Amino acid sequence: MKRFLPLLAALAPVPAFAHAFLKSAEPRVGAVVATPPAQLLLTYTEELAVPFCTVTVAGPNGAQVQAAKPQPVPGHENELAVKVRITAPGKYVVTWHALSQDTHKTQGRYSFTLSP
Ligand SMILES: [Cu+2]
Repeated sequence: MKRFLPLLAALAPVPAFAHAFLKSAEPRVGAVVATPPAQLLLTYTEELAVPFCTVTVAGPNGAQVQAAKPQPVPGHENELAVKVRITAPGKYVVTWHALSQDTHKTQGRYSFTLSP
């Protein structure tokens, strides 16, 4: 398959399959959770260059939540973990910027709700 890549790249300069998009998250995208998560786990469709990935979290009042630098998850190169300090009930918006190991940048956002 590798020898076909130059041809594919020529036909489609931005092949969607080669980018790191969010595949799933914990807490799940759109979830309503009863317990404040101590960390967010984001799983992507591609392997990540975690040192170049950022995740920010906005709380119910729009203020930024304390979120640590994304950490790699040993043995899972398509995942990153972010320790967060979440206490107040309400909706949380997670904004992520990812750099995949093929050096492509992607970004997105999702939310979950804390409802104890
Ligand atoms: Cu890519």
